Amino acid sequence: MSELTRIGVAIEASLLGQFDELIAKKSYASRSEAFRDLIRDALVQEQWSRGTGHVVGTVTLVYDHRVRLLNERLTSLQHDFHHAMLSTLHVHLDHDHCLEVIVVRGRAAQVKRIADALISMKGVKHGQLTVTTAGASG
Ligand code: NI
Repeated sequence: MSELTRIGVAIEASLLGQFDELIAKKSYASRSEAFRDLIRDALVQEQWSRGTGHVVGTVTLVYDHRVRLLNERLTSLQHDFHHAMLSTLHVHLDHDHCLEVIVVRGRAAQVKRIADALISMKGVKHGQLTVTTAGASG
């Protein structure tokens, strides 16, 4: 870890009280760690909104594998972007449904495009993209 810099933050007592309740619920050991995570999250979101930063994301899909050609389409799309695909986890949820978690890495705009293409496929019942930082900074 790099050297820490101490800063002072002025904040209303009521707002701080609510923040303390929130971080207790989330099991943070200290306010400092909670503040650092808020800042990191804001930076990831900003990087994400500019579309230029390098991000890692997970695309979670729940789909009905009986939908015609869906498996082929999902696989084909992942091969089209094979440089961005890091790993896939597949779970057979029940007789008809599959859960897939695909780890994607690349520029934010590309990761978003890939996720949108996967999630919007016919037969995908639910899809969610979660983005995080590639970890090079922060
Ligand atoms: Ni399956």
